[in-house]
Amino acid sequence: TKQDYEKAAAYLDSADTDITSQYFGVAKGKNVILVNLESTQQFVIGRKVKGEEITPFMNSLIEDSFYFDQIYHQTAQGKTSDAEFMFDQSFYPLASGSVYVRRPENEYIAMPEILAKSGYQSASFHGNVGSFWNREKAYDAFGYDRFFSKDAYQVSDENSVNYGIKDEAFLNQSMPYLEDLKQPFYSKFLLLTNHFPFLLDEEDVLLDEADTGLEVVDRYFQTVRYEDEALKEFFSELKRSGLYENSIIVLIGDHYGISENYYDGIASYLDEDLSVPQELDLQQVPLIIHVPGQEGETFHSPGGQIDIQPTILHLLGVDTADYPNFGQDLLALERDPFVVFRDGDFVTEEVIYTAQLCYDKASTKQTNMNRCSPYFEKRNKELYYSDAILNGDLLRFAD
Ligand code: GP9
Ligand code: MN
Repeated sequence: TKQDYEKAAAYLDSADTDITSQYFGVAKGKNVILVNLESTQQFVIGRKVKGEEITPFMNSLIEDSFYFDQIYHQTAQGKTSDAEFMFDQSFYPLASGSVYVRRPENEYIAMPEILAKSGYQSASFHGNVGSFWNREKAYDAFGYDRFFSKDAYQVSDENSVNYGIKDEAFLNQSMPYLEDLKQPFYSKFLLLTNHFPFLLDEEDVLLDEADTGLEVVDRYFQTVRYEDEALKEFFSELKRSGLYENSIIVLIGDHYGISENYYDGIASYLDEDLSVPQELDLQQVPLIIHVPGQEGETFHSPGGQIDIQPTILHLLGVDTADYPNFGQDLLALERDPFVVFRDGDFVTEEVIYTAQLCYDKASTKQTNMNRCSPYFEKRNKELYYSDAILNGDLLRFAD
């Protein structure tokens, strides 16, 4: 009911989701190119295998970009679709299933619709079939103008592996479509090659195999290295086309690639046993935002995927105070970081709550529960109101 919506809206008004930063509006009118880095985890950034960097391109990009080294994925069963949903709507994913599949008929106030008010066109690009994760229907609900899916690409045996067209061919073939879009645009690219079980053709292997004792982990470093190379080529194409200077480019990982079944491989690679809070920190994904004309800066505060939408909108100079969202502007230094996971775990600047225990964030040692318990109520409200809005289709009552 309308009353239910008003309760949720009152909660969102009281939560500090509207704080902006000194960067508000620095990218006003620029295009947005968001690249979803399939299964890419933060721990590969800056690391090496057999003396070679796993992500040489991203490592160099970080030098002149905003880089966030403590961003957690908050996805649940909806995997990529949960991540996308957070980027666009800044709500929590559902406890089970994907919003894309379960709630495509809902009313939303998502990034494409918000940006349309500033004259933006929106497009999503993805090499898999358009029906996967019910994207065709969900994108209609979110207000996308265009969806370039498998049918829009020339896919052959040579240019495919695993789930479909390889990232290099995908990004390459996307360029003419991107250049044809009316500017300014909001565009989203969903990569595919770095997906379990991490397969590559021989010619795409650019990194020696690690020897962690688990082949899945060994191959993972190689597919991430391939993805990094595909990004490098994409960036040169963006420069060639002139879009680079007119766009903010957001690179973000969607969720883990290495599941807990293979943690032994990561432990062997890192050469240490993984503690419980370290396992939670493995849920961190890279976030790199390149803004033309801005110097590089690294931000160490915790944040989540739910924060992407307000961060981007504020860079574009769009005030989010009138839009229902649960995230915070990651560039706002006075914000109170609070990352809530679908299973009830959470992270603040001081503590990590996971597996029903409280840990000191700095030392990763277990600490007294009374440092975590003050956050329980807010955690519950976050998930409760997000669910209430989604399950009750309450955004139809927003004006
Ligand atoms: C498939 C791609 C990968 O279209 O989104 O799906 P995932 O398994 O990561 O959700
Ligand atoms: Mn994914």
